[in-house]
Amino acid sequence: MGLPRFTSPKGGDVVSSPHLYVANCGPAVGLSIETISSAFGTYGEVEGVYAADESGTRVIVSYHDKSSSQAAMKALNGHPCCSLGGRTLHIQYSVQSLGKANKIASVPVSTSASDLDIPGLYLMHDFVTAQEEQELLAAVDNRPWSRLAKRRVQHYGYEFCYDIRNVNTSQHLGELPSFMSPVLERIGSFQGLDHAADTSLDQLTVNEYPPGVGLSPHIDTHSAFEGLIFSLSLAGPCIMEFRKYTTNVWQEDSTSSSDLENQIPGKKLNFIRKAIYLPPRSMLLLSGEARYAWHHYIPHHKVDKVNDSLIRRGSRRVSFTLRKVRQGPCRCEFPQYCDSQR
Ligand SMILES: O=C(O)CCC(=O)C(=O)O
Repeated sequence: MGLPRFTSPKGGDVVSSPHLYVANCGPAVGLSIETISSAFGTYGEVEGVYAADESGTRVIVSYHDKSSSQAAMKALNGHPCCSLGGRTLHIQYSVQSLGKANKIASVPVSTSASDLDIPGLYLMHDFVTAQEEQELLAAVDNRPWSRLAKRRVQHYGYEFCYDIRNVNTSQHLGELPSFMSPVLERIGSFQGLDHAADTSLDQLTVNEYPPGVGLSPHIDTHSAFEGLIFSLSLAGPCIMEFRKYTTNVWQEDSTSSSDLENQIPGKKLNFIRKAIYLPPRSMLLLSGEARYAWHHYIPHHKVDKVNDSLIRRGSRRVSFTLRKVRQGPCRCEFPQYCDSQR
C-alpha cells in the first residue's frame, strides 16, 4: 500500500486544494502525527497526515474537502496555534500528484543492536518460543480489538490516549493479563539490563499491523512512561528505523518567510538515521538515550531490504509494547526532548 504523494508548493501557484503543506510542524518539533491530526480535525474531516519530506518539520494535512482546508488555512496560517504548543505554522496549498514519489534513500539495516551504536538499544532474538508466540497471539485474538485508522490495538493496565500521547493515570484498567506472566518473568533477565533496573511494568499496548502499514516517528512521551520500553515482535517481521535530530526539538521557531524558502523538501537533512531488522519472537529494549532522545518508527513497506535479501512483512505483525507508567515528572538527562523539562 503506497502513501499518497503530494507536490511541494512552488511560488504559491496552487490556488486552493483539500491538501495543506504545513511547515514548522512535525515530530522533529515535538508534534506527533496524532496531535497534528487532532488539531486540524477542528476544521473538518482529516483524511491523513503525512510527512512532507524527511525533515520531520513539514507535513501534508489532507482533508476530505476544500472548505475544511480553507477554514484551517484561515485560522492557522501565520498564527500561534494553542493546540500545537503555541507554534506558528506556515501553510500553503498542495496538490496530490500522480507522478512518481520522491525516492527516499534507504539506510543499511542491521540485524543486531550492537551494530547500530545507539546507547541503550538492545535486541534479543528468540525471546519467546514458537509455541509461546502462538499462545500469545491466540490470547489477544480472543479479546476485543480497537480500530485505529490503519491498525488495530489493545491496551492493558492503562489506556493509551493517542490524541494526547499519554495515559490517563486516574483510570487503572487492572493488572496485566496472566498470559503475559512468562514474558514479564523473563524480562528481568534481559541481557543488557542493569540489575538494579525497575522492571515492574504495568502498561501493555498490543498493535496489529496489516502488511504495508508502519508507524510514524515518535519518542514515547517522557512524562507518560518510565525509562524502559520493551517491544516484542510476533507473527511477522519488520524493520524499525531511528532518527536523532541534530536541532533542538523544543526550540522556539523563528522561521521567517525567507527561511521558509530554504525549507524545500530534499535539501539538507537534520537527523542521523539508523535501521534494525526485528524478526518475529524478538524483544527490543529502548532505554537511556535510545528511549529518550531517538525517534523510532516503522516505514510503510510491504517488503524490507535487509542486507542483500528482500523480506516480505507477512500477513500481519503483532507487537506487544510493555512500559511502566510514570507517576511524577521525568528527570532524564535529555531535557531538549523532555516534555516535563520544557
Ligand atoms: O510496534 C512496535 O514495535 C512499536 C510500537 C510503538 O512504538 C508504540 O506503540 O508506541
